[in-house]
Amino acid sequence: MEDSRIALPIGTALDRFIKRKQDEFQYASGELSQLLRDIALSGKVVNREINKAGLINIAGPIGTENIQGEEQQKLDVLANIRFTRALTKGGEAAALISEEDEDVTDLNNNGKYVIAIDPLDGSSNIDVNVSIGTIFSVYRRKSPIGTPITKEDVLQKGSEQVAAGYLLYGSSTMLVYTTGHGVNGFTFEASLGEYFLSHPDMCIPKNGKMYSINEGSYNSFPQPVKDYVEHCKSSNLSGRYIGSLVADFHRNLLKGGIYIYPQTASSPNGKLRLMYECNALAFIAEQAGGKASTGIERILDIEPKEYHQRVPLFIGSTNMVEKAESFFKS
Ligand code: AHM
Ligand code: MG
Repeated sequence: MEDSRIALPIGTALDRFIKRKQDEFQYASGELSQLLRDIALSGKVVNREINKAGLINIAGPIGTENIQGEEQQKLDVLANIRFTRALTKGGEAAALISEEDEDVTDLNNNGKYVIAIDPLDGSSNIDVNVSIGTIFSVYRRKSPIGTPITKEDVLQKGSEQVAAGYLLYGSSTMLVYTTGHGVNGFTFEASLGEYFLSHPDMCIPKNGKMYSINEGSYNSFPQPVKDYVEHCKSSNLSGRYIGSLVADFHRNLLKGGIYIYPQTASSPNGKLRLMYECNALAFIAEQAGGKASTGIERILDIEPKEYHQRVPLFIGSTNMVEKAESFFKS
């Protein structure tokens, strides 16, 4: 069947794009659109703060640890405050869980949505001017509007996401998101203070020439992962590992490739968090024609048990992820 959706041209402003997309859905109330605008706006504020990090005293550790015992950076905490504040003011979100907070933050009982967010991913790169990102997932709450948020509202499978995206603070700042109808990328034009459509209908190549994994931990990888890494080497693939998930994922999305964070001795369940990092990127990967799994199981099918749950992640070009999975089967 022919797709009746209107393709919007490169250069379309984000606000206009969101409005036009909303008009395509007869019963859309506009709340999800407003939520996306709130996130995009907070992204501008965080972007501004990251850009001046070297000039004022906001880079570096703050002297505290998050719930997972990881050192918090000043910008981690600042980004968390910015996103929480914008979502509180917006009113569309009932609650938020964040990599930086121990528990759920209640926002507005009358809100329809629940947000999971990693406000600033790749924190160890903040001080050294390497790309970092924000990752977010949006779920529709299950309990009736106006009642207190329940654990079931928050602990939903990735397949229940209604939207997901990331902001990449890199050589240019980008917002990439999906509402389940393909993936679109917007570049932030700082002098105009606006995001413009730069990457319409993003599709990840089925194969790629790059693999991204922290090979320093090779000795503690499970045997199937070691086998896959050897396969990549013997296939003359290039190793590319920034150590900033959003940046590694974004490059692979554009050029084709696989990103892997497996189980290791220091992270027996993998390092990355299902609710804050893996689900959002898995939704985007699938919407772009790619794949995401734990090596064994589809990421979006995992029933979450706790907010800060970690899982191994294999994500990117379909053929590469399937090849990696084949080593677990054999
Ligand atoms: P963070 O959320 O604490 O920043 O950790 C996630 C980051 C990813 O961006 C990155 O891919 C990975 O951790 C790098 O970890 P490692 O240094 O162990 O390779
Ligand atoms: Mg993170």
